[in-house]
Amino acid sequence: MEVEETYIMVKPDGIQRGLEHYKDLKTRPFFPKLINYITSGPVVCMAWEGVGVVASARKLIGSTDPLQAEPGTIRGDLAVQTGRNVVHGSDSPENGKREISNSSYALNLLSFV
Ligand code: YYY
Ligand code: MG
Repeated sequence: MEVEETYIMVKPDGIQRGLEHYKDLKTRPFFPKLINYITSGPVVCMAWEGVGVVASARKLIGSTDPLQAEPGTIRGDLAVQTGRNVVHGSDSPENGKREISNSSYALNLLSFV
């Protein structure tokens, strides 16, 4: 088989459907800014499965406010402000399932089981 090149693009509906993702925060004052930001460009998303993986992923990510996030966490090392805190991680197993099923992308579970 020949070596080929393929062009992959996340199309507008793929980004727009991200609106469903933060519906639990709809009444919060920062919601409009959050939606502007989260729909401003493409994202890279993954679905992880494993025992206690919701909590362990949150630990790796760090606190919402980068100033509170521990050094060694993604937000602690790489983020500067709450509204630009680099990564998302589901906050509960229920929200994890909902967010994965709302995703516009076909996600294979990356399994740690
Ligand atoms: O789960 P996590 O991302 O750590 O925080 P959430 O309270 O779910 O808020 C989601 C998202 O909203 C947060 O990552 C940044 C943004 N945000 C904000 O811009 N200002 C706040 N005061 C709180 C959250
Ligand atoms: Mg959250």
